[in-house]
Amino acid sequence: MIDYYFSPGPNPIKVSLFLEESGLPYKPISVDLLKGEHLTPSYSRLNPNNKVPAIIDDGVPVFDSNAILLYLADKHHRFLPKDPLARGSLLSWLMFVASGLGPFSGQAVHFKMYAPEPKEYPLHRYTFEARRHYQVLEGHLADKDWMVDDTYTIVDMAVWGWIRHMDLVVGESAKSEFPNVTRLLEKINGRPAAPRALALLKDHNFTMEFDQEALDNLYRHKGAVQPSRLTFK
Ligand SMILES: N[C@@H](CCC(=O)N[C@@H](CS)C(=O)NCC(=O)O)C(=O)O
Repeated sequence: MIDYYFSPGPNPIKVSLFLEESGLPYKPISVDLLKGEHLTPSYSRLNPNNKVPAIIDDGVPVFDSNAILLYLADKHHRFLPKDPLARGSLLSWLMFVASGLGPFSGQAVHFKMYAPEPKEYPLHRYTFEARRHYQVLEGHLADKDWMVDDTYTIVDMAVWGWIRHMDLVVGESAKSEFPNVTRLLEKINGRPAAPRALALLKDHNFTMEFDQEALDNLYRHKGAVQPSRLTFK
């Protein structure tokens, strides 16, 4: 049995999707970021980086969404390309999400929604980089149904976590600007596991009110401003 620590957000939802796609038995354990539940000593022992998601599998803690995807896919031989030579492409695109698409999108939203003024330069910088990553994805998907080897893999799941929020990251025009990325989003949304992964969030009571204490817990530093609307769900 896998203990699965999760919260709302673009990183945990990738792992929720894998668990629902694979049918592996797991116990969902909610971590309320706005209450600071990721900052407790017991959670630090599981993930010293104090972020969500994390799992404990047969007593082994694994943290970081893309590492969890790769670990579970490797262990259970699921959602990896059949051709071993496609592994290079899989790793390239997984790292593209882990080190580029994810962090730049996250920072773009942070500066847009939560940063105090003045923020013109960092907002421009992160939105520019996030959009550039979308352009790379768009070009890559021009002649493909899936990210790697024309098969649904963990890379598609990792990308899905972020592209669900494309309008928040790159703006309301995102779907018309990036039709190939939108096609991938809709294909994954249409899989039976996708609504099940999303339903997991509804079954747990997460704090959704951003007061100042909640923001301090979420970002671990002072100074973030309260958003006018909820962001990642
Ligand atoms: N690289 C990590 C990032 C995880 C991450 O930033 N998770 C967010 C939720 S989506 C979080 O834990 N935020 C709270 C914090 O950063 O303190 C991963 O892919 O798992």
